[in-house]
Amino acid sequence: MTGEVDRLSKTMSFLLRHKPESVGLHLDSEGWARLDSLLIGMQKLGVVADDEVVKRVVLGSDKRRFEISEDGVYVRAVQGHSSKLVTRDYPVVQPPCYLYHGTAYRFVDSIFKEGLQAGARHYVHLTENKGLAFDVGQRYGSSVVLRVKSHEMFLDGFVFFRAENNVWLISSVPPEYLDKI
Ligand code: HQG
Repeated sequence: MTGEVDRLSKTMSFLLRHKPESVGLHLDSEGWARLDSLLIGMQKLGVVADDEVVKRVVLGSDKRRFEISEDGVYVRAVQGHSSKLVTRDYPVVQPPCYLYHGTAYRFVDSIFKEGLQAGARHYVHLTENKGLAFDVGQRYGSSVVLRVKSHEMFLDGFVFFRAENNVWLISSVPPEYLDKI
């Protein structure tokens, strides 16, 4: 991402996932905000953009983080929320045999003690793509990829969701379902 697009994307993530109230932006329970209200909210943070620029960020997002409604009026982040305003109703999906979670080496002892916890976000994020998991872990330091025995968890009654951008979501993963790879 170029510097400017990256900055816009981060501001959109901040408002659409985490702190809409910081600029008085309304999100509904499925995470939708009016696009015109988002632009006003971004402006309050000193980030000036128009519809076309936001649409370019949405379409250009490598991880497909955002979505615009068919009528072009609304925009949302599809996952990654910490805002209490959002309680998305994701479809429940049967997971593949294994899913992956990238984390930092320094978190591993704690994770094998307590399991994977959602922290500030609503869910633990998992992926089918080991490379992507590695990159996610690198954001916090030296990266470690954990393998989650997702099929076994599913058989044991755990509920998995999958967001529109194929990020897998689960409330937590107990340590007995984790391996370090
Ligand atoms: C760690 C990106 C200690 C966990 C990515 C992670 C993702 C524990 C951190 C999305 C723990 C939370 C989310 C425990 C979990 N003890 N540490 N018991 N349980 N952790 O950012 O998964 O670019 O909330 O391993 O692609 O890193 O933003 O979660 O390191 O899908 O669109 O606590 O963010 O997407 O960090 O990243 P985060 P995450 P975007």
